[in-house]
Amino acid sequence: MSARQLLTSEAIETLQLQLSDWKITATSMEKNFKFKDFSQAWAFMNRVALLAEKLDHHPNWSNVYNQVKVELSTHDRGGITALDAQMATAIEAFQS
Ligand code: H2B
Repeated sequence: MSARQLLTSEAIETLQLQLSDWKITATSMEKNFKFKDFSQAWAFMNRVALLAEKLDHHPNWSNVYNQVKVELSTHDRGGITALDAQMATAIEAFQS
């Protein structure tokens, strides 16, 4: 299965069990990350940005001081694909 193929609703349910902190719908998955200060938030964003370039897959996101809201979807498919799941899993490991 291609990484850019939309996940089935069953696969999305499984993903939700694995990534319980993420709010997952058929069209996107999002999570708010909170850090000690702006410097920590910015370090996190740097890591996500490098990953996004490596995978050619880019988040919709916003930052307010120590908080970063990350929203993932595959724009050209209009929903969640394995690439979004891969990215969310990798992003989870960038938190600490
Ligand atoms: N990121 C995301 N999240 N979805 C996309 O469909 C997408 C992307 N497409 N990054 C990529 C870039 C595409 O525009 C380039 C041309 O590969």
